Amino acid sequence: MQAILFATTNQNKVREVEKALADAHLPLKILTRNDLTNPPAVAETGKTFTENAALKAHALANFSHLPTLADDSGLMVPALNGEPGVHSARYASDHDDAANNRKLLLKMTNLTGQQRRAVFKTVMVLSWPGNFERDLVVSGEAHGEILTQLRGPQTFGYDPLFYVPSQGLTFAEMSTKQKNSLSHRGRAVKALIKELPTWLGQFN
Ligand code: ITT
Repeated sequence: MQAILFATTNQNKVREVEKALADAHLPLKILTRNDLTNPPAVAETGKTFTENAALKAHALANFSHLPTLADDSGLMVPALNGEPGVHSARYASDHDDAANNRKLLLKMTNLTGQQRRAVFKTVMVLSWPGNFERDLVVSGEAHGEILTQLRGPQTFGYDPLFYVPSQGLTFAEMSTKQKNSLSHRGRAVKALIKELPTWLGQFN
């Protein structure tokens, strides 16, 4: 079975991607940073999701010599000129979801109606060690609205504020399966699954 390293420190991403791959019955073994000894930390110095995903995939492919997948994602509010964007994980404070959500709510205090629209975006880069010119790059988006208060038990990033009108639910109120069916990450994984057999075929 083909093994792929998922180069993320975020266990929520691992849960969602593993569920999407399992639901697609894909014969893939997913390894994570927890399976490695002292994997390097990667500074996300890129200006775009794609640059940051490539930085993570390349660093961990070089380290592990495994085909390596990375996910860079974030939330963009057009009425805030795209904030938090590539800085989503450290908008108020590094990986402090409660503080990041508070900052977003504060910045949006005076925004109403269509001004509360938001887009989640994921870019995934899959790299084969030593063949980075053949990187597979896929992406996905989800459109919704930012509520004025948190809703839902799941505590991943901005999920309790991200409301999907067609479902009448926030991402934090959905099961992993339901979120995957609509989410930026779920859509990126779907695109990845479609391209994967051809991409892997180049190296086998
Ligand atoms: P890795 O870089 O190790 O993968 P990370 O959490 O630092 O993990 P990112 O740099 O891609 O990941 O930052 C993404 C941030 O955007 C994440 O920490 C959340 O705050 C937010 N985010 C991304 N996808 C999300 C989702 O599906 N639901 C809620 N928040 C999300």
